[in-house]
Amino acid sequence: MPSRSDPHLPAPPPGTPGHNAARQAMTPELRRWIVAQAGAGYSTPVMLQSLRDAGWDAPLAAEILTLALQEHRGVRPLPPAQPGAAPMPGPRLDESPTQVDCGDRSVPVLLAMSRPRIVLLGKLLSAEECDALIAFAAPRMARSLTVATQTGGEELHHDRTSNGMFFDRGENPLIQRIEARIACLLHWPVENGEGLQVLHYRPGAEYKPHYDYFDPAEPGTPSIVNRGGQRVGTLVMYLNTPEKGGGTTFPDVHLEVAPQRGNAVFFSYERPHPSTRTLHGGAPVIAGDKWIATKWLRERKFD
Ligand code: PD2
Ligand code: ZN
Repeated sequence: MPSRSDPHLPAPPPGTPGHNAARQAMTPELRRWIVAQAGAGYSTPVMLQSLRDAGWDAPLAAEILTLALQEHRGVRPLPPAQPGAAPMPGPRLDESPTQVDCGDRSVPVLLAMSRPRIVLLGKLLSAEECDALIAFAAPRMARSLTVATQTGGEELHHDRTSNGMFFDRGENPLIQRIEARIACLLHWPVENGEGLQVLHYRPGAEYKPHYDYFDPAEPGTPSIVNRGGQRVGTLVMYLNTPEKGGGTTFPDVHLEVAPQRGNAVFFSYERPHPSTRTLHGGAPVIAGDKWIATKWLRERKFD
């Protein structure tokens, strides 16, 4: 149960709550905390008690919870994309193919969900490619940073206890081959992709539920999206199979993808909003290690 000692729970602002206090007190950090707690199954009374334990005024805490949960859950699912809507990355699945072409191979489609758009693919990477990515990445690993949407820079984040590194786009023939395969699979130009990121989780390490798009309410977001636009899709490729734990979770739809070496999960988000239901996390690794490579796709050229 979350409690006063929950390190992720933001402290209340100083002073007496006034008119419109809930909106004023609602920081992106607080909204994320509430959404993550709700996604983890905590009830509203339990969250209310946690906020009170952390020093929040009870009526203000109740109002904040209502606001955040209404915003998160109350938004209707989006209508299907209209003709003329911005194109989105993703495999072409209109005729429910069992395999999709990626240029140098075709890969099995293991699961497809439309809202949120999630596609699970088998054997996107060979065992040799997975091992080679780990071998290239291992000497360059450092504690993972996340993009700091307050400032537009990068920062250490307690929600992410993995180690990581970024490859430059096209930095060696292996990376070029994988990037070309991804571009063909997702019908999205190589130039719109960020450099491949490799993450390593040891037992106990996790990545708490989050959205991969940049929160438009954060002050650093305009400078981040200035280069390449918003993120619109994520491809997580599993480079090994942990013994236990380490699934990729989608709390809004109660889905957990089991990490299997060479497989990949793709999801896309047509707008930077919780209504896309793309809240997702890396569940704690229970036994063994977990290695992944992530490709984030931007709206435009990411140079
Ligand atoms: O490790 C994962 O499964 C995971 C979970 C959530 C990776 C990411 N997000 C990511 O790389 O964005
Ligand atoms: Zn993510």
